Amino acid sequence: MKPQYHPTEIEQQVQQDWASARAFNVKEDNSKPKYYCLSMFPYPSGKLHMGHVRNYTIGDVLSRFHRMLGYNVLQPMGWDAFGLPAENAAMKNKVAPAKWTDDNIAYMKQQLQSLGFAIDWERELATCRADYYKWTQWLFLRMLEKGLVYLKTGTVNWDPVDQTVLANEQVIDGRGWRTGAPVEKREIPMYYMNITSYAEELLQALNTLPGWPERVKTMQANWIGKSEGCEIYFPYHAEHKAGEPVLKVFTTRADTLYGATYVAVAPEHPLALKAATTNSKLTLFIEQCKRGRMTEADLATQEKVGMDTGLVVYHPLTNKPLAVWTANYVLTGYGEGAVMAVPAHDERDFEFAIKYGLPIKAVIKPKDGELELPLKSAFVDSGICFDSEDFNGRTTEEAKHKMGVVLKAVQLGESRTTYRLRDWGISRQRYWGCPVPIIHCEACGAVPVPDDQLPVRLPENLVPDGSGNPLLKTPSFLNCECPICNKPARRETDTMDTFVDSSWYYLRFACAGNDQAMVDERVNYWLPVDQYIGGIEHAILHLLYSRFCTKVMRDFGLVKIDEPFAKLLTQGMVLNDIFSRKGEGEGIEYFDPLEVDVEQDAQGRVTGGALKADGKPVDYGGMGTMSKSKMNGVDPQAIINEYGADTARLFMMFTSPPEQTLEWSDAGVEGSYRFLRRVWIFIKNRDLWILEESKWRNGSVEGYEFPATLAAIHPAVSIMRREIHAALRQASFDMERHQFNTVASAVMKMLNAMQVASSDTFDRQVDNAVHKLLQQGLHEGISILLRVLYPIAPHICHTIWRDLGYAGDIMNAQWPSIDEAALVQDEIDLVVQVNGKLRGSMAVAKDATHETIETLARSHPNIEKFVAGQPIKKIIVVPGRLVNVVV
Ligand code: ANZ
Ligand code: ZN
Repeated sequence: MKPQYHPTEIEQQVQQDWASARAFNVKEDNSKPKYYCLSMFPYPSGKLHMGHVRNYTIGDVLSRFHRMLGYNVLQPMGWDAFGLPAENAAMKNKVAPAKWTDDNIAYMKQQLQSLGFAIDWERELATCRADYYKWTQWLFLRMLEKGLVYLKTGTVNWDPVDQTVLANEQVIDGRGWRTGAPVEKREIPMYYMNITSYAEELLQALNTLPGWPERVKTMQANWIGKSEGCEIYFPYHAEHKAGEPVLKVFTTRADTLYGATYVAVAPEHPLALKAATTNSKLTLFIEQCKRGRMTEADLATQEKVGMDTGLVVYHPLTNKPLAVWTANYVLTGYGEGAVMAVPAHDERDFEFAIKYGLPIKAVIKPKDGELELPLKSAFVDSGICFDSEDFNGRTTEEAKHKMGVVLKAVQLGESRTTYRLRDWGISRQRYWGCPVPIIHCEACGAVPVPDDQLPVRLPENLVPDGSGNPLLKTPSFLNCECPICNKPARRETDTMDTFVDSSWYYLRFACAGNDQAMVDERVNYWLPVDQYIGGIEHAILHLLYSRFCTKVMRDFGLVKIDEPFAKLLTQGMVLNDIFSRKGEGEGIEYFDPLEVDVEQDAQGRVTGGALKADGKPVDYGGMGTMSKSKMNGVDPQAIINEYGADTARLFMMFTSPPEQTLEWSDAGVEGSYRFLRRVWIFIKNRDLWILEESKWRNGSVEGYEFPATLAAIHPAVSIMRREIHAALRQASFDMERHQFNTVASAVMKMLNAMQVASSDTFDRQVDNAVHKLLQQGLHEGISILLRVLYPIAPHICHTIWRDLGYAGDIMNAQWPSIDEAALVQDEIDLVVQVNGKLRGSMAVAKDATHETIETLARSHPNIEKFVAGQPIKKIIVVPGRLVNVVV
């Protein structure tokens, strides 16, 4: 072993060894259980950030750990490489997105390698490469054939100056990000994936995923948003006849039908549009609503506005007329895009009715009390019906059910289940994405590209300039032949949502290199992913789309699994201090913590600071997620360069449990580095000794035999072994439950135990037999320490393991097993008394005889002190508890 710990040197060497041995390339192997460990693949944005490092370290620790448990471990990596940032960067730097993306991939790959992740790089994929997206297109076509992809008009953001469609994030305060022009909504044809036909299964199958965090399952369930309700029809005429048109609404509270005081439709609803043809104020209002935001979150917070359409419909049971309003709080894509408004029992309707002076009629009261009228707010709980004719006295649940039956009988409604989940619009009017494999022919319409013409290749040399999709100006891409009539035709220029690319990549890793099929038999060996690890920001869409794709592919007979990810771990964010100052005007200026002289209180808590540049104070904003905008990111590369990958990894794992937020601390990084150095130096000081033992044992780390009476021979060694095996037991347990932070502390305990024992023994003159025992104990202890630390800090452990002559490569070593015999507490503490008064305690062997205990008691320093030379009358021993000296 080298005398000093030089991480960068050893890490490069170890990584080369791994690469030349193809140490992490795996094949299917039926003789072993498999473990597919997958971390969410990154977007190649330029360089790794701390979130990546944390994510991939967790994955790597689990991968290496499972290999030690005897699993055949697959840990692949790839690139989610299509998307808008590449186009923006291209505009800024005038380089093609393909080039920018490739450069980023090369750089980030080298960063991942320098962190020493045990990745099977031979399976690397990038979603922007034709050998991958060919199959994305192929799947699209299969779904199109089955009606799981269909064409429908959808609304997009349109920049009238640039004449281009904008992504939601390119719309800032209702204006185009480049032109500043007010953004318009446009209706254009788009492709949709019919995810709603899987809504029920996507919801129910959440119950089959015990390895997923509850929180994520709840978010998914809410997103799917199943609601069991009732469709109710409101006739347009008082003398309605069956079969005549009606206004349909969807409600989850059919029990409140008698409390409906008006009806409200979405601004895009045909009824509103019809009324607007003869009402210019209404036209204007509808236009305004359309310009507003589209997301549901916006709708929930924005002010509720509406307008009377002047139309009326009739209550299906009382036949009384109800005014039809149009209101911005009614969503066009949900239910029927129309609601029966019950202000007394719905908050939104209440707010709206108060604002516009519409009637409020209560029909539900609490089960055990009365309503206080007039209502000060909506009573939204379930309860008992009143003022509801035949329904009076019924509970909400009974009334809902009965309402469905009654309405069905008069053909004015029926029970229905709806889902909040919408079909997935996948068309993007963007260049840097997977081309939608469609050809437009004047005679034949939208024609699917035949399989033998796949992939539809994306030209890679275009540089977008912001004025629309450059594919529209590229004749070599645009012009083609109709596959049906062979006449000149035009290629579709829309590309797919990048979520499509990432919804099946985990399957492709299993089938790397197959250019004949999307997936093959190997998928049945590796899938499902045993452990998926990623950010909570993907809790909804990415996971839902992936689950959907898996189910579609199962129904196509391509895979045999129902769910892609057996277990899911969502890692917490990495936080750092935020320092800022009020800038000129409205803005806030943020500063890199490295630019600030930080002030701390006595407990080491940050209280404020001063900017190094000008010495003037800055405000401390607490800890927040590392981000460019807050200037508080820490570049992982700087840490790797300074301390090495093992330190970066250890810090990440030691500081907090993976699911919690991690607070960055330079002192913590320092501490991790010092610990690794301590390990190195402690072992270095004994390496010749260990090497000698290794030679004698042929490198084996199995079958140590310590004498049964070890404690009697040498307590220091026995205590050391007990502490090491106790720490190992804790580490094994914590590894299984992903508490890597306590695994790291278990390693620290082991090192301490060995340090205590060996200094103890060295300081005293001990005979050869004891020396031998200690040597063997350390040989065992170090082998355990290295194996437990290895998944977290593999380079240092790999190097020491090899240098000390332990057999084989540590990556193939077995996770250490606990020696139960070492855990047996062979000493017990006895209370020491003089004349019945507590004077201390002493440790004795568990099976010590009365005579031994008496002898030990006589020479115990405290007893000598309190006996103070007086003659001892008798010594009472209560086995296992106390010894009392009577004088
Ligand atoms: C009458 C009513 C009375 C309602 C009452 C609620 C309480 P969930 O549970 O989320 O599915 N609704 C229906 N379609 C809508 C749309 N397109 N836009 C906005 N709101 C819509 O919500 C179902 C309830 O949301 C429905 O039940 C309807 O209001 C409203 F005391 O109908 B309710
Ligand atoms: Zn044609």
